Amino acid sequence: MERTFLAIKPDGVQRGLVGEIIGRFETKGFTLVGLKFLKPSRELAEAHYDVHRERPFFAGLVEFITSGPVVAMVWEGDGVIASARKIIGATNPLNAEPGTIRGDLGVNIGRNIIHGSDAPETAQNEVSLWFKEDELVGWQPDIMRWLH
Ligand code: 3AN
Repeated sequence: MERTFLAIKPDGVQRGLVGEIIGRFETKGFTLVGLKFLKPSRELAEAHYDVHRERPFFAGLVEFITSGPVVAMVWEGDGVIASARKIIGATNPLNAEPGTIRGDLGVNIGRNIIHGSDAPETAQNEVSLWFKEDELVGWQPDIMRWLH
């Protein structure tokens, strides 16, 4: 089953959007298989954003993501990588469609609330960068069990 890495960034945490954001992936029908709350080290942030190392905004990006706690998550489901990117919306919140997380909740491109892996290879790399294998819990929801 496909997995992706999502992280609610320090702005999303500090604005009290954690429940709202997790709810969007839950109600869509994806399954949470990993979750941790941490203030990322500079080393972790630089590894995570390694592809942007030469970009002018790299230093600011690392500064921002290490500035406070983030909610790091792994979600599972059919097509979850591309679907999560759609739910998140365009990188610049001003271009993100209403109905997406960034379109509904974000304003600033450097403060765009949430990260989501953009392809299968980056998803795999990011999941293993942020989580150890034994921190991921594979499970199948069994909704009827709790209703009858
Ligand atoms: P996305 O997060 O939509 O995958 P990327 O991978 O192009 O976007 O960029 C990674 C992060 O770098 C973005 N989430 C955003 O926080 C930051 N970023 C991208 N472009 C800019 C920019 N022009 N100015 C400031 N920060 C940027």
